[in-house]
Amino acid sequence: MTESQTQTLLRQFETLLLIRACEEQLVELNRQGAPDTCSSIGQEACAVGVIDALEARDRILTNHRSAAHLIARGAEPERIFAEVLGRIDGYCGGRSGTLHIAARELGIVLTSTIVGGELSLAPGVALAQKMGHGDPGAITAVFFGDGAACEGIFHEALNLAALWQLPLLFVCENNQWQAYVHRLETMADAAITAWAEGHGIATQSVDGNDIEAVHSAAKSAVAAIRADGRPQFLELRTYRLRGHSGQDDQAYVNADELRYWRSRDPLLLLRQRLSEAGGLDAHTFAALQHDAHTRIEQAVAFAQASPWPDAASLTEQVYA
Ligand SMILES: Cc1ncc(C[n+]2csc(CCOP(=O)(O)OP(=O)(O)O)c2C)c(N)n1
Ligand SMILES: [Mg+2]
Repeated sequence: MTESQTQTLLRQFETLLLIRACEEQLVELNRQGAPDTCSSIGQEACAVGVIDALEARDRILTNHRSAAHLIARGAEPERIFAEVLGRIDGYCGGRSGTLHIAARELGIVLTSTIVGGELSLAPGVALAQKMGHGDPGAITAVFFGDGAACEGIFHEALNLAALWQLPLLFVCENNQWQAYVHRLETMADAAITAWAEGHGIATQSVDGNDIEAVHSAAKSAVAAIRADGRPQFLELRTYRLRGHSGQDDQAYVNADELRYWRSRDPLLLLRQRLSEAGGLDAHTFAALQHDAHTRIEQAVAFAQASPWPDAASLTEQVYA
């Protein structure tokens, strides 16, 4: 039996709630002394809408805001927290902090904290797929920010993907900010799609806070890649509702801008849509939110109880 549209949205809503609770907890752990974290609070619909359109055989490369991508892909919060706290049950045995998590078992090839680093590697992963490595028919999705799109490597990646006809989905989460610089100080307003189209790549620009719009655009892009093996590009217009990293208070952000985007919080929008469709009453919402927070509390307890790696093993599985 296939899921109804309301069932799909409800399932996606639960994932959005889990991501939000996880990222809020990562900020709190950072406040208590854990490594810094770059949360994607406000951008969750991008992660869930796109990753829900992929299959298990596909590969994903992401950037420093990767917790949402990990959870949307089915990562266990227990293992994310264990990783961040440096424990052996983490996805990388406690070596990576929040900014470098890879999870081979989930097809997450890497989290790159070097802005644009994911763009330098993604064409290679897609080329390997095209050459017959990995599962037949698999594609690669690469998530990056509007700041990365201002780097030269962006054009190199798009050029090679177009020239070599790689099965690669470019996903630009245009969250309006590049650390502490507003993107309109570094690029013309409609530059991202114009650049992608300039490389001859089919491009869609959609409201990244509307999960239905994101999911529908991602499904059509993925279907097109599987059909003709050529790259596709998504620009998801969204907003980073929290600071650049853990304890940034966003003092540099215009209050009206923040107020506007808070009113377009993707969780709020989906909750309204589900309520209107009769798929989510206040009681069920409270229960789902409670479930997400309980799961996160249990995950932190698991991570805190996980052992530290043996000091003698610390240089193992570390690459420079
Ligand atoms: C090559 C490089 N330059 C600068 C930095 C410092 N830095 C980290 S995140 C960031 C902003 C990136 O902006 P964007 O690509 O839009 O991603 P966002 O943080 O908005 O998700 C910068 C400049 C870095 N990590 N790597
Ligand atoms: Mg950005």
